[in-house]
Parts: sequence; structure tokens; C-alpha cells
Amino acid sequence: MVDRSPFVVVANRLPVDEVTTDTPGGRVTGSGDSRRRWRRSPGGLVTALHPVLVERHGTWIGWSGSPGPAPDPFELDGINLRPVPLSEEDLERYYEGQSNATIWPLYHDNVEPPVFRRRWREAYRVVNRRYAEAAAEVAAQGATVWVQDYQLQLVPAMLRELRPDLKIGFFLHIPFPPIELFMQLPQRAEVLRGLLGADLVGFQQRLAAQNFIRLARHLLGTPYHGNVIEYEGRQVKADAFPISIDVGEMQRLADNPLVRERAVQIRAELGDPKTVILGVDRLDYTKGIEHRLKAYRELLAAGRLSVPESVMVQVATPSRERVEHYQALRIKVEREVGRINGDFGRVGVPAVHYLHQSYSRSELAALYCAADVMMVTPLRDGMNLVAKEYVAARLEHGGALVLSEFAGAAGELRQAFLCNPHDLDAVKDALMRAVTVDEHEARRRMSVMQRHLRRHDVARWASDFLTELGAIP
Ligand code: ADQ
Repeated sequence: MVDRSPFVVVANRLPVDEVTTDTPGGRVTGSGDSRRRWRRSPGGLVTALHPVLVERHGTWIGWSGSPGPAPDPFELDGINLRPVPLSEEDLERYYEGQSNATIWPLYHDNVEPPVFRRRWREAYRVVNRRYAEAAAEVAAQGATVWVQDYQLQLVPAMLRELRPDLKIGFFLHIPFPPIELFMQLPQRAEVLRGLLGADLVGFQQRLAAQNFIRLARHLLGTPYHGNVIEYEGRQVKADAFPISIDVGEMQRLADNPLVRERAVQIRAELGDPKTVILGVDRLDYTKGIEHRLKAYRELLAAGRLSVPESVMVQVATPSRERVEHYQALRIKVEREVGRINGDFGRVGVPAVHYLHQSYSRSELAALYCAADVMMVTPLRDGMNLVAKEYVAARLEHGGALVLSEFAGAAGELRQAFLCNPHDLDAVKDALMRAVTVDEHEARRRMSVMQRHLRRHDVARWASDFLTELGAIP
């Protein structure tokens, strides 16, 4: 039994991965048949929250990553972990269905049509209640509970009903849509009331917080002043907390001689081209991968870029592979890659290197170091950490970032080559400006963005949110 905690994080996933017997490393937990090995998963969120969790004897509630009964609660690296069980059916309906085929596209400007299913909605409700009950069980009297992201929007209200003594924060990692789009959601009032169960609702951008405040007024008639909503005799604050990365970690990696050596090796393996253009994304239709490839193809066709002087590397991390939209996207992207290589590649010299794989942090850092131009062109993105990682990894190297105006990161990384990803000519122009920028100008832009990131890393994001939550009476 896990002790009651004064600080609790609730997220869809636990920040750990189970290690199989043939993988080295990992800590053993439990005893007898229940002995399992776990390793902390890499990621900014856990890095940022780890010190707070350790200091406050915190507990993290989430799914372990394997369907079926949940493992017993355990401790790893000073954090208490409380697994929540998800069955195959929960995964299909709550996670792949309602979270990733309904809410995800709807909150990303409907870039793919959302699918609405009553049984998914019901599963979302049931699973959200399970997380809320787990939080109610482990939270100490008057504890702070921080709920994360779009999979768990009903948890704040459910938890408040069970435990009115708690201080509840919620952070949405993805965009929050304008009223007209949100109104399509069949569960709209329930989701809105779910979020209003929190004391503080955090968003990536100010515009998203404003969308939320206006929506509450439109749908429930709640009065507000500034960014505080009056709801059922309580005050709910909505504010922007742009998330960031562990800047120090990325800079240390980029400074590591082995990583630098690997970057040189990558360039050599690519045939030492003049310009390496890089894309790193989850294979997701919001990331604008197809648009980017098309822009590159048109530049090659027009002779504004040529192979082998320039080469593109597109890393597309496998993601949500059982969801239909994602299967269709993979086919489209791979067809486009094939077309470009068919038209512009030569034997042993492809125009696009396409990698549908996951990489270690150090290999990613080496790719960032090897790239002259980084293309981050999502059609809509809450923040986009890849853009920030590239900037942090560049140290003194210069390099250029092409960045979509529709990524939250565009609000901060103003020295990037900004573009509207829906406007192919604008993407092509931004890419050409990035390819041809002189070194001095590139360094100047990069150093302004680096300075911003050094002052706004993920630890500051977490502390800003928790300080504001703590200040709410
Ligand atoms: P994501 O949509 O997953 O996050 P992003 O912010 O770019 O997008 O984060 C992706 C992370 O995965 C980065 O840290 C990146 O390094 C890593 N990654 C990508 N490809 C990889 C690969 N092949 N191998 C290993 N690691 C890889 C959601 C929202 C974003 C928001 C974040 C955080 O959609 O808008 O920025 O949450 O709030």
C-alpha cells in the first residue's frame, strides 16, 4: 500500500517502461512471481517533476504500458508509482478511440475529421473515473493533485466530488480549440465541467486559455473577470504556461564528444552534402510531414535545390499505429518519399532518407547537430518540443529552424524562419531562406533563441504552474 501523498501527478501513462529480461539495466520491484524490472522513461515532464516528486514524497498515477491487471504500486528513483489497469477494450475505446480519434483531431483544428462513437465516450468516462478514484485514494488531506492532458479531462470534476479538500491543477499539452469547433463534441458540457473541477487550468498558449474562458461563458453562462471564471461558488483560473525542455540535458548531449563524432559520421554517411535538412516527428497527421515533403519535391523539381548537394532526413516515429487515420497517413508519407526518391535519387544517393524508427536521446542529439536546417512545420501543435531541442542542441554551430506559425513554439522562437504550412509557396520560401542564410545571421538568430530557452526550461514551467496553483486560496 502506497502512503498517502501531499503531491500527486495523474497522467495517462506512468513515466516508466517495463524492461524485458534481455534488456540491461532497470530496477527490480516486488518479490516472488511479481518481480518486474522498470526503468524511468526519458522525457521532459518526468525530468521536470522528478525533484518535486522526490522532495514532496509524491505519487505518480498512470497506466504501466501493458494491458490487463495493474502491477502492485512500487517505488522507483524516489517516486511512488501507482499503476492504473487498462484492458485491451479500454485501450481501444478510451485511448485509441475517444482520446486519439475524437478529441485529438478536434482539438487540432479538425485537420482530420474526428470520429464520434457513443461507446468510446462511455469508456472515456469509466476510465477517467478509475484515475480519479486512484487519486482520491492516494492523496493526503489537502494535497495538491496535478492532472495531465486530454485523455483525463473529466478527472478534475470527478476528483473534486470525491475529495473537496484537494487543490487540483490541470494542464493541457495540446491546443484548446475555438468555440465553433469545441461545440461539435457530443460530450461538450461534460468535458467543460470536468475541466472546471480544477482550481487552475493551464494551457500552452494565451489564446487557448481565452478560448476556454469564452467557451465556459458561451456554454454555461459562467461570468469571468480577467482570467478567473466564477463557477459554482468557486473561482477557476485559466492561464498560459508554455512547456519547455530540459535545456541542460540537450546541451550536455550536444557537447558530448561521442555525440559530436556521431554527428560527423552521420554527415559522412549522407555523402557529406552541403545542406542536411532534417525533420523529426511522431508520424502524426498534425505534424505536416506530407506538406514538407511536397515543398522539398517542388524545390528539387524547379532546380532551386538539388541532390546530392542537399539531402533530407525525415525521422517519423511510429505512433498510434492501430488508429485508422495514422495507417492512412503512413501510406501517404511513404508514397511521397518513394516518389521523391524515384524522381530525384540515384543509386546509393537517395534524396530523402526516411526512418520510421525510435531513437535514443543521444542519437537524436547527433541528428540535431548534423542538420543545417531543421523543418518543424505542423498544421497545428500545442508547443512542439523538437523545435526547442534543435535550438538547444546547436551550441555555437548556427543552423536554421523553419517553424510553422501554428506550433505553440512560434510564440517564443521568433527568430526562426516562420511560415504558414498550408501555403506551400511560403514553406518553400522559408526553406530556401534557411538554406541560404549567411552564417553570421544564422548564429545571431540561434543565440537569441538559445538565450530565451536557457531562461525558460521545463523546470521553470513546472515551478511557474505549481507556484500559481499554490497561490490560489
Ligand atoms: P508530441 O505531439 O509528441 O507532444 P513534441 O512536442 O514534438 O510532440 O514531442 C515529441 C518528443 O518525442 C520530443 O521530445 C522528441 O525528441 C521525441 N521524439 C520524436 N521522435 C523521436 C524518435 N524517433 N525517437 C525518440 N524520440 C523521439 C505533445 C504535444 C506537443 C507538446 C508536447 C509537450 O502534441 O505540442 O509540445 O506534448 O507538451
